[in-house]
Amino acid sequence: MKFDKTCQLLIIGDAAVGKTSIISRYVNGTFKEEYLGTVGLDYSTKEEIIDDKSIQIKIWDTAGQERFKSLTQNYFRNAEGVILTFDVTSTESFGNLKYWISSFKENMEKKNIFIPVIIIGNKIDLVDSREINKEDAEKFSKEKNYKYFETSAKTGEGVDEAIKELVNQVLKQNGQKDDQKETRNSVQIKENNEGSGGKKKGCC
Ligand code: G3D
Ligand code: MG
Repeated sequence: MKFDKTCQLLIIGDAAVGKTSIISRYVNGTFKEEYLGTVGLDYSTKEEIIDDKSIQIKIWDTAGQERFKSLTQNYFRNAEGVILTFDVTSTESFGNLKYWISSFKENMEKKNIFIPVIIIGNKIDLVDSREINKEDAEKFSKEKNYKYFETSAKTGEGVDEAIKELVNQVLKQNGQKDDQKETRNSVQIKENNEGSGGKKKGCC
């Protein structure tokens, strides 16, 4: 099947924060059912129709390497958007967001390119065990200039909204890149036309 556009996302964060569950919820609409059989798969895909265009969303998941903090540069290759995840019942996973931010910044192939990022605080259904409140997470995300979302992969709350926002940011970013390319091309064509006119413009 041919898609109008593709969008490659990756998800990172500490082990057990719910990364695989979030993807499973988004892609299959399920929790704790089929994904156990898919451990080791590199990515999952889902099609969305946005503004009458078919978008293939590819989400790369870790196969557990994050336990050893050993994600390779390969994992980050081609990522167009990043989902940074922590568990609202784990202060440690929230504290480690700094590590994950520096890890993708170091590993991105084109280091000075702006990649849309969102932060997800997952497991909000576990109200009584919550350790990180919404305000603190929002404050941290704002400081980093990333949008913050709260989700429960278990109930499904917030999952679609968060991922769709990131997809929109990526599409917007890619649209801007296309616009820049077009502008660059048109500048080039203009320059070439001027050149073929025979007159060389110069300031001195
Ligand atoms: P990971 O991919 O980040 O390592 P997983 O995390 O998706 O494997 O989830 C780790 C554990 O957290 C799993 O429980 C999973 O069911 C649970 N979990 C994930 N998301 C949520 C959530 O939103 N709410 C609740 N209550 N639990 C969640 P097990 O028991 O299999 O270790
Ligand atoms: Mg996992």
